[in-house]
Amino acid sequence: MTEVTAPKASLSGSEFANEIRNKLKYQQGVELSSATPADIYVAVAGAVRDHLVDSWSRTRNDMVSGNTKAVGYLSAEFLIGKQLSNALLNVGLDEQFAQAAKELGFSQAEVLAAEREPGLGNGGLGRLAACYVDSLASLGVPAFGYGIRYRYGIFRQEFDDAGRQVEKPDYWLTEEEPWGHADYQRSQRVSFGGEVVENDGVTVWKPAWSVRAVPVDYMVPGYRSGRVNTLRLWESRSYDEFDLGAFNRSEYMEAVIPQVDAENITKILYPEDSTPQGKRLRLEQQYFFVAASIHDAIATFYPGEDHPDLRGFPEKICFQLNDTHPVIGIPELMRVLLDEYGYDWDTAWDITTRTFNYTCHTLLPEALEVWSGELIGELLPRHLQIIDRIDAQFVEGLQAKGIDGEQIDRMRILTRDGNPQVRMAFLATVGGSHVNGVAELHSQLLRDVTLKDFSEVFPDRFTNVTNGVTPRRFVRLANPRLSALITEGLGTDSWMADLEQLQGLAPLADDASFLERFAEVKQANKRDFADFAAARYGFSIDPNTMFDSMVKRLHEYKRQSLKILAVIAQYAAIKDGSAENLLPRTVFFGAKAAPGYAMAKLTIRLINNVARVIDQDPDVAGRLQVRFPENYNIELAEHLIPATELDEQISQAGKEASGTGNMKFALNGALTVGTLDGANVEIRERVGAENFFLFGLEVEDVDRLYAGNYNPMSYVQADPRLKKAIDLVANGTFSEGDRDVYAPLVSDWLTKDYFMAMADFTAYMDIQQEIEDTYRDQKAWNRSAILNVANSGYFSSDRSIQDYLDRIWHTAPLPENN
Ligand code: 26Q
Repeated sequence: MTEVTAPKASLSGSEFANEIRNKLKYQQGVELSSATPADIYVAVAGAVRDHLVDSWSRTRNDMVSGNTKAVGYLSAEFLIGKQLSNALLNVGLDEQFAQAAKELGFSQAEVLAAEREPGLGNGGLGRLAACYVDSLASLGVPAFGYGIRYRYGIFRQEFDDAGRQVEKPDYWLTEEEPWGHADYQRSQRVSFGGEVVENDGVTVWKPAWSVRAVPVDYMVPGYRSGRVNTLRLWESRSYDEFDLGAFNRSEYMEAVIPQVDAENITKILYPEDSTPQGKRLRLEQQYFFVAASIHDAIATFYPGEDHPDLRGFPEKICFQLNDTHPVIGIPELMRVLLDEYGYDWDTAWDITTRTFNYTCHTLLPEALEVWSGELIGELLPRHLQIIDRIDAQFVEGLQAKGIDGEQIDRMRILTRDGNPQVRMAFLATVGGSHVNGVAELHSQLLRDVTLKDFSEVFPDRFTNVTNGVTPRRFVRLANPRLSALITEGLGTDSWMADLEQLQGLAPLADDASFLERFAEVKQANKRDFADFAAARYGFSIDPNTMFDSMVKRLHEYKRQSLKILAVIAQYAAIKDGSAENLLPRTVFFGAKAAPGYAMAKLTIRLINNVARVIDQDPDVAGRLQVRFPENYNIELAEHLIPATELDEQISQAGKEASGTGNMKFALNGALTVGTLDGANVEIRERVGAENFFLFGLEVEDVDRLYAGNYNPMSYVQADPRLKKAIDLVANGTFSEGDRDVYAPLVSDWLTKDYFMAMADFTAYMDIQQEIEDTYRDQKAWNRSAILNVANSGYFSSDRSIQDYLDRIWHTAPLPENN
């Protein structure tokens, strides 16, 4: 772990207030007397930026002139969340800000609230990228995050009167956005379409159109590391000014169309978080940001050189492919090396494979990206040629190794039937040095199932890096009360840069006064959340009930339907008087569904209507409540996680690659109820089986049931609670008597139930008893919760990054950090 060498900024709160006043006056032309919180927010952001620029340029210079290999984290998504409080904390101006805000006559909260959250990601994968750039900077590793600055981020979710999800555009740039800095000097040209011609044996791609990629740079301040890295998000612009000829003929619309088309590339984030649709614009996005990033890296590391020797490129920078979305970078680097620099195939291939590494984030076969050869050929004809040759050489190599024909067919990167397809995960596996999964179990399943053929041939290529989360945002900033208690318990705040220190809290789990303080922290967080949710959503929430949360994208494999069926069963038990002893609970859901995912959207509707029916029923008052705030995002996570006592991680075993919410909850002292899936396995190992509520089928059980004739009906018949719950959904209880509304859900449960929620229902209900018994013994519960905090230090993204450094990137922090 690096030392925290940079001192906290040495100015006073009043001095910082003066800097803010100056920004307000000279940059914004606003008088303090008439300033709104939004004005102050922009001024504070500007003042903080000024404190970062020196470290920023020093980091860039050291990165380029030093001998430490840099990391380029290529990701179509960076779900960074609000920036201001994180920047203040990391640069060490948080206390000064508190005082300055007061001096200027504003509350910290109202200033922070003025920031819009950039929703430049869908969920876990995008948030992971954001945690990783935070940790890279905090560890002082020279790195770029490379991605896309979407004009519209993930849609804003609203619920209509019937409880259905309605998607609203997230036009997040309507107010001033003080963080992004467009650097026109570093623009890149990215080309598409056209044809490939041979000129005297030289291959030349003659593209049909080009767009300009303009980088918008975001500073990524390390936590007290004195280092500031760059998150470079590309925006597409047109090169074509108005076509004057057309304009003179008054064909104004035709003149602007090419311009509009070019700018469409980065307009919108695709809201699917699996099941890629093979859309042309999506491929354009992928190629656009990856091509711009590769060219940018060459320009950055060989400044002023016209035709540098790129054989040393892999020692300058390595690219991490965040899932398959940037994998088109492999043929792009090959193209650059072959066609623009004139290297022979073997040299180019050697450079390329030493440059790239690939992280896989899924196990679902339908989530593995496949592009039609036809589309790639239209958009990127030269790349298709290169992919064809990569595949051919690869097959030759397999034949030379004596791999049998059937296995070779299964492994082809470019399928050779009538409708050729490019399998991006295979291309990534072959075109890089390492492939990693995101939790132990996931990496094992990748080796044994999803990429089995490849792991047999290239066993050394496969490794694991278990995901992590940044403790700065998700503990320190989200949960200041717990953070203060941890600091007091450990006698230092250095745990924020070295999270394994949390181990030191373990003995305090048996200390009566610490237990009591911990309980007070949780209770205060619950009250805060109840107030926040009352103000924002008009919810009434009783902070004396158990807070039970399930927040994540809505997906059948994650099994929100298992949870809601259990809630319905408890509701039914209250109604028929068989739940005398039920522990009062508030069940929180947060989830967006992909706009085209009908089952997921119907599940949202059901949850909302279960919430409504329960609320309207006086028989249940005070005993069971469901609360489903709209538009789950980073900000809501930061509020809800610290207040949660029970965290639901109930995916079908073998389907959730890792999960990262599970880590955030454990670090904030929630207990998990979960299956043996993803990182749950490792969390349970670390916090202790007795501090984790395990239930359900395991991977082998699931496989066995699939192999047999899985029949969900037999489980429904066997558990009257389940039968009753499904009956209530089917008979219109949650749809004002209309039996058709949820028919697709009901029919799926009874006949298909691919993710086996029915098979796990009884075990899930039974574990509730254990949960309630433990909860009634608040001391035992809190003891377990403290042990969750104490033993979850491993799940810091700093540790994940250290693992990437050791196992994959083979690089290190910059020599000195100040
Ligand atoms: C692909 C092509 C076209 C359109 C969309 C996509 C697309 C976009 C986002 C596909 C997948 C995603 C996101 C996937 C994701 O978030 N996966 C999650 O990654 C986390 C970080 O590793 C894991 O913790 C989760 O288990 C995994 O589900």
